[in-house]
Amino acid sequence: MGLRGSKPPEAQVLLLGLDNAGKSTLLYKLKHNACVSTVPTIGFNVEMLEARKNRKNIVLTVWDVGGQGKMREHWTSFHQDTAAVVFVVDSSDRGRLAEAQRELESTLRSEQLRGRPLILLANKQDVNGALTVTEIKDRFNLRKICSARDWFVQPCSASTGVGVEEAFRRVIQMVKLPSDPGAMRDNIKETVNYFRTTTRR
Ligand SMILES: Nc1nc2c(ncn2[C@@H]2O[C@H](COP(=O)(O)OP(=O)(O)OP(=O)(O)O)[C@@H](O)[C@H]2O)c(=O)[nH]1
Ligand SMILES: [Mg+2]
Repeated sequence: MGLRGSKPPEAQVLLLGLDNAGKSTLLYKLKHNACVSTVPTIGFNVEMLEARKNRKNIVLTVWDVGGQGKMREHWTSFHQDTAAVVFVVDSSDRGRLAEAQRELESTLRSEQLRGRPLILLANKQDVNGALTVTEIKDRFNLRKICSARDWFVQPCSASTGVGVEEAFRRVIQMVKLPSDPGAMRDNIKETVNYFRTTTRR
């Protein structure tokens, strides 16, 4: 109802991806519209971003967790209460695509992330020879691994800013707030899907 002084609805967004994918660069581009020089993240960064959804103010709390090997075992600690997963890929690093795909697939197996939308960012599009969205969709086998969730692949460059606004708008569009009219119906749909897939095995 939007009572004056009441807090805007909030949703948690989890930013994941291999080290060097460009997560922190993206976070600071979104927060400050600046290309900040980053160092590898040990631990996490968190920022609150204000946005509008369905003509209402909302707040997205974006968690940017370090992607180095030793950090990945902590990713699961951030799964709880995540409303949307943003997985950042360095599209120019063909040699590490299989590793990125494995990490994404294992992340999506998490029970706590069941049914949560995935926005895959095909980052570093400014680099010559970067994989296209179509190539990324195929290489990540997204149609298969995202069969029970909404997903979208957005090309972008966190350093130049191209595609970053679009990525953020897509996250806002796909994220479900607890107060969304469809949220309860979607939860039921997810549960039904889950039982169908698990009982089929
Ligand atoms: N060319 C280009 N370089 C980028 C882009 N995004 C990030 N980088 C560079 O990639 C390097 C790694 O960026 P980070 O944002 O620190 O990567 P990260 O995903 O946070 O890495 P971890 O914290 O180790 O998980 C930095 O040198 C960035 O400047 C991009 O879109 N294009
Ligand atoms: Mg980082």
